[in-house]
Amino acid sequence: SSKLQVPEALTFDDVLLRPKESRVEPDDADLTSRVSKSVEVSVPIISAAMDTVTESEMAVAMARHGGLGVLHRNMNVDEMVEEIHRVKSADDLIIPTDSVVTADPEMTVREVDEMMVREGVGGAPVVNTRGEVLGIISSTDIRPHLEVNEDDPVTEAMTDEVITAPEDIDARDAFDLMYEHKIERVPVVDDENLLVGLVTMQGILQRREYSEAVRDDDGRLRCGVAVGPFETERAEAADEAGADILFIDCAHAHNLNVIDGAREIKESVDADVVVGNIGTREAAEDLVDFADGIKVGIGPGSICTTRVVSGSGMPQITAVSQVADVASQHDVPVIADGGIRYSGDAIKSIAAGADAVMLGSYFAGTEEAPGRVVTMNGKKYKQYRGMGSVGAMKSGDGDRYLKDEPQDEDEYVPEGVEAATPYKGTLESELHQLAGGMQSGMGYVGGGTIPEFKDRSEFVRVSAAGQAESHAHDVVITDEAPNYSPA
Ligand code: RVP
Repeated sequence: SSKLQVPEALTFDDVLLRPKESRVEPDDADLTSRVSKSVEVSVPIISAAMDTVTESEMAVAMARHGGLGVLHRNMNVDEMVEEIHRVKSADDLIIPTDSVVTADPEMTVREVDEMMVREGVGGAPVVNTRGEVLGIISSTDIRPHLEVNEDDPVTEAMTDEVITAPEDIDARDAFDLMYEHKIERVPVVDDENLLVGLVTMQGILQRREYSEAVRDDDGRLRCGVAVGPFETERAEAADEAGADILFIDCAHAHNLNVIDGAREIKESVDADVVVGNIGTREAAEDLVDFADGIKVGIGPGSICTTRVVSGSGMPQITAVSQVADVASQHDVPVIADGGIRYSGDAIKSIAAGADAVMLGSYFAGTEEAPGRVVTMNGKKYKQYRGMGSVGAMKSGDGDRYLKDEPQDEDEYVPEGVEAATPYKGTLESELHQLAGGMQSGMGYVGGGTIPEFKDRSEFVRVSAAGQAESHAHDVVITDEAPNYSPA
């Protein structure tokens, strides 16, 4: 029957990049790309909107290292707004007053000392109840060898000739001022000498360290946020709070109700709107006229059981390439979401037509991911669960999977599992391996930038025997590689 004359669809392990003549040194390969129409990134890597992957800590780290984090939506709107603010303000030059540790002039030297140790700061402005800056105290002012008594009021030990900065100070001037006076922190005051914030040398140096960081026009870190297709209120609040991209978060965005909802959201916000997930050419055609980005992936995720539960899905390399064929003609960036286990999978996704990749499990084991570290058989793991798992659905709303909240636990029809992934250390080292492996791929193909690489790359089809040959084989691994573990 014609129903059984079916097209073939391929995924990561079915293909390899064909090596080509090249002058591209991997270290020089430029990973700059776009994740949506107006957001450029230094490395085309995004952390998934999952409650065991991306909260503000992960989003801050991702943006500082050149990628992007997408905050999950298993939290209420107020919490989400707070999380967005945390990311957007993480690298602020001026720490606002309500986050500055200040000393009260009535406190004793001992009290201030204890407070600074407790708060982990090396100094504090001394501020009266009106908010005036009377002086500044630092831990070097209260070392025991100095002639101060622990029971003296702090006003005896503080420096009262305070160097302050105006509200419009920039990083360069603040640095020069601190350098000139050999000081570590400068209170920022308004016309009436009332404290409005603090600039620290540590903050400035830290900012300089992140030369790849992805920032908005005001120098704030970029941040993505997941919203449901019908959550107009959440979308507007996220937009208001400064989110750079809203990710309409749905397991099947070719559902026409979902597309209506996404369009409505697009019309009411300034932020870019990325819509997903989809896996076919026709779905892309229905999105390209309004979406600022399209996310691809029906069932490839490591914790995802959609294909098994629903019998539906699309192997990821074919899905990405079909969507990219359409999206590229409309200049809409494509994100390949799910199923990436190795850096090779990530760069294959780009070769298939994606502009960026999104990963969950790869990052869930890092320090910056939310969730508990658990120990099993003496090894450390972190919790990692699908957003369509029973656990995640219970603590949020299940509309990613277009289902109503059931009364009873056993009425859930999950499309994801709750799992654990090996604990891995910092995001920075994981990202370094991922980006480095992608650059190697660009070297083998001879594409020095993402657009050149996309143009130049070609696939070959791999047999089962070829696949076995790709992996480490016929040996016993004696030392773990930082970027490989056997399938
Ligand atoms: P992976 O990187 O393979 O762990 O996949 C992560 C992706 O899996 C997410 O970005 C999301 O698209 C998808 N996901 C999240 N939850 C579920 C589920 O419960 N089925 N799937």
